Amino acid sequence: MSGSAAEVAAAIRQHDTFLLTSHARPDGDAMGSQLAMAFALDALGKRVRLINHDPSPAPYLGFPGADRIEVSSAAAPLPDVPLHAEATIVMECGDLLRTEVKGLERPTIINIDHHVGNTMFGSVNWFDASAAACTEMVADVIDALGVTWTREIATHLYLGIVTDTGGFRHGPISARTFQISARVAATGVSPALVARDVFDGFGIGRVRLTGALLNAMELHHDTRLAMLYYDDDVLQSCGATSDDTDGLVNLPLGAKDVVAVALVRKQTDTQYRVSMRSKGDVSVRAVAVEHGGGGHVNAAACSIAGSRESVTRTIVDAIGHVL
Ligand SMILES: [Mn+2]
Repeated sequence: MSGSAAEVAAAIRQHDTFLLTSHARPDGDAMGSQLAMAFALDALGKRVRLINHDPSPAPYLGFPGADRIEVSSAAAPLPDVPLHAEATIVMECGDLLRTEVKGLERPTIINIDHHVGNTMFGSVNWFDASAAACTEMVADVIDALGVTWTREIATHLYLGIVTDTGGFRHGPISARTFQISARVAATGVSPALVARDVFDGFGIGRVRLTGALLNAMELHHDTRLAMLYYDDDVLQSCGATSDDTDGLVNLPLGAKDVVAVALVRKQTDTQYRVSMRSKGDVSVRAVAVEHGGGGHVNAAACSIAGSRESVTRTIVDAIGHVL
């Protein structure tokens, strides 16, 4: 742990205009951190602009303020980004490049993150790997700023927690996680309704894709490793989109024997994206880092060049070494 919510709050008080951003291909914690922070800064009379490289996942588009997030990949370049904010707040990013957004650099960059390996790229850095979600940290910043939690703020804090922990099942879930969740419920937000929106908000293509992925699953190393694969043809045949793949990598972990999963996605004929999940001490982060990627011990990703066969062999071997 380094830095503190108080230091972040002090830096925020010194400015009036902010750019809020998070990582490319945002997840619930990325979006929740951004919007909870945005509603809190609104309450202080600050001006904020929210920018991500990619759209938020479809199930979260009905969450309060979701339409405030501008998508830079759709409207690049962003002509007035460098002009209209004194400070940038980057949440959920191990380094600035993870945003894939250009024009973020300015003297004050506030870095709030819980990913091991954060490069401390900000002028103000708060890093806390003991947070189960970045929104736990944002909750502390909002308290340090003295802003009362509205239902909008509470909803987004909870969105980060419920997604990053997979519904309170993994990651560094702590007493703090439940203290924040208790306060969320006390604002009148329904945890069950948020969970319904998060986990059951997909189209039927997602359900078909689930079947297709699991039908084609391959098992290695005495059923300890499950390999999943898809490409655009698989998505199309299921009537699914890449949004629908979010979280499916976790499914094989439902089997007791399976302690690691790699989901391989074809990007081009010679480039594959590998998302990995694991249980306990099995470090898929080590495998990802070895191949130029990163992440957490139990959730990590990297991109590997080669053929489908060679990439699969590389991953099966590399995970074999950490089992
Ligand atoms: Mn997170």
